[in-house]
Amino acid sequence: MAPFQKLIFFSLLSYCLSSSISAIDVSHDGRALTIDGERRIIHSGSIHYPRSTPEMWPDLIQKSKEGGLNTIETYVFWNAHEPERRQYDFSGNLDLVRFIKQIQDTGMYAFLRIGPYACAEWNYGGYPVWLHNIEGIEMRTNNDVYKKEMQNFTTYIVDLMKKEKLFASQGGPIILAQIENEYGNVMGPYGDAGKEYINWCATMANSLDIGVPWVMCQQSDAPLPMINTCNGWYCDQFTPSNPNSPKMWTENWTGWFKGWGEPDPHRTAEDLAFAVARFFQLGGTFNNYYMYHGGTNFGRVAGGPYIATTYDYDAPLDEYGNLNQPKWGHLKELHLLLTSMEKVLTHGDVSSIDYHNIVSATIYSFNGTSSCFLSNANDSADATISYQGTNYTLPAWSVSILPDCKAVAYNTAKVNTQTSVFVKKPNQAEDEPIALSWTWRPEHIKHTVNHGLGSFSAKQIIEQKAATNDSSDYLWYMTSVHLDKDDLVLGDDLTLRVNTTGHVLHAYVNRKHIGSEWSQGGSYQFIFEQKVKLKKGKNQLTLLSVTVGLKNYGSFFYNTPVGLGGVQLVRNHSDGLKIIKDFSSNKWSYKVGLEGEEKQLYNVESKSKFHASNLPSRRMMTWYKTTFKAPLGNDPVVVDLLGMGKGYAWVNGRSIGRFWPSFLARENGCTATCDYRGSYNNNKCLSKCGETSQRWYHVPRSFLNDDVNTLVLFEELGGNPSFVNFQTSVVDTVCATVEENHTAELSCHGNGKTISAIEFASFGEPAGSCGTFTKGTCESETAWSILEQQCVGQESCFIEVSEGSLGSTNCNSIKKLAIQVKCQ
Ligand SMILES: *[C@@H]1O[C@H](CO)[C@@H](O)[C@H](O)[C@H]1NC(C)=O
Ligand SMILES: *[C@@H]1O[C@H](CO)[C@@H](O)[C@H](O)[C@H]1NC(C)=O
Ligand SMILES: *[C@@H]1O[C@H](CO)[C@@H](O)[C@H](O)[C@H]1NC(C)=O
Ligand SMILES: *[C@@H]1O[C@H](CO)[C@@H](O)[C@H](O)[C@H]1NC(C)=O
Ligand SMILES: *[C@@H]1O[C@H](CO)[C@@H](O)[C@H](O)[C@H]1NC(C)=O
Ligand SMILES: *[C@@H]1O[C@H](CO)[C@@H](O)[C@H](O)[C@H]1NC(C)=O
Ligand SMILES: *[C@@H]1O[C@H](CO)[C@@H](O)[C@H](O)[C@H]1NC(C)=O
Ligand SMILES: *[C@@H]1O[C@H](CO)[C@@H](O)[C@H](O)[C@H]1NC(C)=O
Ligand SMILES: CC(=O)N[C@H]1CO[C@H](CO)[C@@H](O)[C@@H]1O
Repeated sequence: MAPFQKLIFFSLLSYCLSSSISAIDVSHDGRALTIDGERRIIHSGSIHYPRSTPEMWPDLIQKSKEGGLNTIETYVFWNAHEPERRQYDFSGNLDLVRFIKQIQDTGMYAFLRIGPYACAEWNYGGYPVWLHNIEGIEMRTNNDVYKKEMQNFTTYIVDLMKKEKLFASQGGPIILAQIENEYGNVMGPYGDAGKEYINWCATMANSLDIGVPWVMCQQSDAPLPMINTCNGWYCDQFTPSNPNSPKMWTENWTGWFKGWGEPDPHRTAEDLAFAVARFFQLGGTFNNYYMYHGGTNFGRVAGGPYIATTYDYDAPLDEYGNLNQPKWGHLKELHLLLTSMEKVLTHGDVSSIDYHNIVSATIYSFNGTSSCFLSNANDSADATISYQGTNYTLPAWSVSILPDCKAVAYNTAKVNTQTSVFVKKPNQAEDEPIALSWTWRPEHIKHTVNHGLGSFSAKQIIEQKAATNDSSDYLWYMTSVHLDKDDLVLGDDLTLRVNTTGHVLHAYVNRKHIGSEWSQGGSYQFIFEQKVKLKKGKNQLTLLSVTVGLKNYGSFFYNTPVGLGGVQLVRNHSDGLKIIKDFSSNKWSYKVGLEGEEKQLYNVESKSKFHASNLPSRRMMTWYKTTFKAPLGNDPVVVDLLGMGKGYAWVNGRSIGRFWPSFLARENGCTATCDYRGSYNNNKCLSKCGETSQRWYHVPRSFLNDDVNTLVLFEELGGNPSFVNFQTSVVDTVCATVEENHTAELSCHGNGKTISAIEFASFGEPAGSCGTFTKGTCESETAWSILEQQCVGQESCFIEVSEGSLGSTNCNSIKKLAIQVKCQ
């Protein structure tokens, strides 16, 4: 057979096999999920399909599998799929069926968290805003209008999955589903209605008859047969409410999300591995990483408010899909090891030894073999313990795993995986000039700012969601104020005060911009106060209120108002501020959205004219447009928007999200060093205080054409586009510190990059970390040249770390190799 025919033969064969696949039985007992009767250890990772592109999915899922996962988890995003009531969208990166089939094709299981409330730092927690605006609704509680809508959407998704035979009970990959989400965390204020609601959720979900178990996370009173699961930084102390429910960790936070104005969060590989190893030591059998790939908040999907466009999450796969090393590799070793212990962990008798000072051993024994976990949860003191005649040193805040209870195969604090340092490189497209050449046009604000003309009016201040149905971030509030001579006696002392629930306010009086403000530091509500000069007769007041992601978490979060509250004219008396006029019951005129949004100026086909000359800088409410060539190669592409203020960016008509590089991260809370020891929380190990909170914005390769591409920016605050440029994210330096008798693996992450030079190498007692390595007092004299021969010119290389392969050292202690290489 010619190779080509062989290929056809095999694909026909696999087609026949997959179409004749029979039902998989998924159940559970108190120990683990069972798949076709076998207890299984599940290593799962969250990837939210709309936060990447269908073109990225195969690679992301493949890298998850190579990282030792067997399951991919995702939420389903109601507001993305049903943007208008009973009008559905499953196109492009919303193609849920394609995503699940990709998981199946990669040979993995899927965990579908239908919710349909998602949280997830997603706009409005995934609820459609039209839902909130339905007559008589009370959301997320025992309310018939709400329950009918929730059931309708949940059924729609279940039916869609069933039609495509995607549940394991039909031979598909979905082994688990979730109804509701973290309701237990917020349930108190809902009282009895909350309890009735959660019971109804359970009954409703059960009635959908999907043939695989349902879970409810953070729901200690989950009605049977729902499985109650845990979310958090650590879940080792968690016990399910029912003895027949396995210990499952549905959200193990691998890092943290980023907010506008917030520094970069970082959770170390050592601490994350410690949390996972502890969870399995204490009987856990199902772990899901939230997130395994975080990705990007394209369009207006970021929640919050004030959640940034990047949703990197410091996850094992970075925003662009690169391996985040050492996190990915350190966890991979742990997954493979735990999977190799599946039988004993899910069947073994468990015993433990307490060594005091939160040092303990857990022994699993089954069928004549034993596996051990030795853990030291003390956050500062290392420990040496004796187990069955052997002494083991346990670094503080670490777990050692001994699959045979003799030799340590893994310690969570000893990272043998390489550290990879990625940098941004300038666009290397052919003939691409350094500076982009721009055209521009103003957002037409004459109607609103000069004349106060809107599309509807009311004698009250309307809440923003109610006015817009969230069809845009922008809502213009306009009114006029008539002053007579007496009012003006007050002269210069007049102050305009706007009490707003956010998220950004631009105020104009009599055609002039008088100020802009947004909340800094956590509270969404702020009061804008600015001195104004008014004239006799009619004065025009125009207030543009801008949302930056709707709130996604908390009891009754969906009722949180946005937009203007009160608007007043106040006078600054010596005895305090005195209200002169209150505009709350004025006649207000409203306009939803921007003219440029309506005209779709971001569309490549847009015929609207842009100007080539007098390119403005620092001009508010301005549209900019340029063309560029795609960078060569396969490295992920980003656009550097430093110099811009705030707004939106589109590439070839597709939104790459909000930008706000002028919003600097707060000044304090960062530390120069990061100690992995001790309980992690999202205020630990922060970096980049005082720097721009997001400079680079992901442009997925699939958005780009080979020839000419168009970038359109809408700039709201005023920015300078002359610094804007395209770059690629490439690996620059790779380092590793590996103990003797282990294998060091160095890789330049593919994409044709090779190791071009050894920048540091010492086998002996080196100290320091990537960028700051130093030699110790003893080392092998031949190691550097041996490594040069083995590695330079290679895409990756494997090194046996031993005196046998790297030369003798004359060191007395345990020897290690420290190496730093350049990739090019
Ligand atoms: C959802 O609602 C539509 C009408 O709005 C109805 O036609 C459809 O049958 C409902 N689906 C379910 C599963 O109730
Ligand atoms: C950790 O160890 C130190 C030194 O032995 C001890 O003082 C401290 O109490 C321990 N911490 C905990 C939480 O046990
Ligand atoms: C127990 O171990 C024996 C010998 O290694 C093996 O043949 C047998 O299959 C094992 N039993 C189970 C239940 O794993
Ligand atoms: C283990 O440590 C103890 C206490 O330091 C020591 O007395 C003993 O000799 C050690 N055992 C071995 C096998 O090294
Ligand atoms: C918002 O959506 C609801 C429900 O679809 C509809 O009744 C209402 O008219 C919409 N409001 C606006 C301002 O578009
Ligand atoms: C702003 O509005 C909030 C809520 O409506 C109210 O509690 C607060 O007192 C107002 N503040 C001022 C200064 O008017
Ligand atoms: C009111 O006057 C006081 C004293 O001059 C000043 O500190 C304060 O900032 C003023 N407030 C406003 C809103 O102008
Ligand atoms: C590494 O292996 C060599 C040879 O087997 C052995 O002598 C040495 O003690 C081992 N080192 C460590 C740290 O386990
Ligand atoms: C921040 C947070 O919610 N942490 C939670 C992590 O999980 C533990 C239970 O395992 C909770 O007690 C914490 O509150």
